[in-house]
Amino acid sequence: MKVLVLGGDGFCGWPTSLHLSQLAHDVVIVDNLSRRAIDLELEVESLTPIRPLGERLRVWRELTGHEIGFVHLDLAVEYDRLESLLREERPDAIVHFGEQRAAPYSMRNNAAKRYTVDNNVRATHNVLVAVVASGLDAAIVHLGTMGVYGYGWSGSAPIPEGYLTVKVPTPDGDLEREILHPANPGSVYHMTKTLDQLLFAFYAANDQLRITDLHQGIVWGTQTAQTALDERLINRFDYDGDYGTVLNRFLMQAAIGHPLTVHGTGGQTRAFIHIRDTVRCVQIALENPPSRGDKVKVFNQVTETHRVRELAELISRLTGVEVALLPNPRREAVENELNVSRDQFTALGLNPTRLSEGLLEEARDIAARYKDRADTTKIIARSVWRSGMETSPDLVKG
Ligand code: NAD
Ligand code: USQ
Repeated sequence: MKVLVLGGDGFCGWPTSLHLSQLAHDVVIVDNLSRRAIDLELEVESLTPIRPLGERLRVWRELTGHEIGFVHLDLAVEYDRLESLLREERPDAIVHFGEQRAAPYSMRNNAAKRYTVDNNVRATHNVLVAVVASGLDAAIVHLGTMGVYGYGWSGSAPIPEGYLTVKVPTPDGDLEREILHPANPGSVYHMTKTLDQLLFAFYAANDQLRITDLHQGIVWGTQTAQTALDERLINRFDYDGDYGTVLNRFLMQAAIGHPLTVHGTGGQTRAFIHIRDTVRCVQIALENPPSRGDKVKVFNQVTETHRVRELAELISRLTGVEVALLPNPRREAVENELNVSRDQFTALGLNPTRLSEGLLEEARDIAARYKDRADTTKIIARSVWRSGMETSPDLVKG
């Protein structure tokens, strides 16, 4: 099938594009390369030496014979070009990764807050309008986040996959209704994903668009079978305080002997998934789309949950690097439990990479191998949720 991968130059989008291309799908990447521009703005680079997109595509073609197209387009502002592209390409499916995805970056300052909302909400809405306007019946798969549910949900009841059945008391007895799980975003970035959910619900109901929303946990790991074929295909690895996600950051910090930067007590429990499973989940979602007229299909794209402190202790035991408990720059629950329903992907055959299997490979092949590229001044998270929450560099030893 023909698949447009929006945001296909990014951390999740690049390996997904290669995975789908390897499966003989006709892939076209749409990206405005804004993530690379933000690296320049933040004066930081991926720990891994990522190549320009044109070179990546040329190497992929030379190695495999598979051609991946590329359209440089801003989804949020170039609506007419987007609609024309859909009319010309007539894709069978659209995978939407094309948003600003870092919570700390989204809280950095007023400009970043406004950019994140403008970029993400307009990009998603433009895609939906363009699909309706071009009369396509393309299946849309969007990368959402576990963070739409928030982390105030505790107890033994697992977080359901998108919807909650509630009872509404009325004078005539209780009415049973299925509603979207209440949204509880913890950052401006996460808030944009909760807004996306409403856009999807509206267009699925009004225009019968076929939409799957993947509520993904924190992605860790770097390589897939395809990105590991040649160093010029390597995936990006963010370690800086804005874009680096917690487990990859800890691995990189351990590789250079930097104390592991636990925020607060590290009692935050979060959901995780390896990048190899991200690409498999997108494939499974594309192979199992909803029908016209169905509500938005929601999957929780998560394979395991861990407390941040426990991850740090695990890596500290493996490497001997000490754990630093830093003042938390974010507003988030100090401790939380997390119990997540994830039956659909398991039923559809996902066989996940566990932390216990992938961790050493990641530490050896990525963090240790490229540690000399690290800029240690970029490690501490400087974006704060409210002023006055800044971490003093003196608090981090080493
Ligand atoms: P990324 O920043 O590495 O990639 C996003 C890509 O989208 C970039 O290449 C960027 O240039 C492009 N992009 C952004 N705005 C665009 C626009 N207006 N027009 C065209 N292209 C645009 O992020 P990622 O880690 O690959 O995440 C991809 C998606 O998955 C995001 O929507 C994110 O919210 C979601 N997600 C990521 C994680 C994670 O841990 N990385 C976890 C859960 C969900
Ligand atoms: N944390 C630390 N130390 C660090 C970095 C983070 O203790 O050095 C803590 C944070 O305070 C937070 C947790 O680790 O409690 C997770 O932070 P993160 O940066 O790894 O993840 P998050 O900000 O939630 O965002 C990432 C992706 C985002 C995606 C989300 C999935 O950047 O795109 O939506 O994971 S989820 O968290 O499930 O919502």
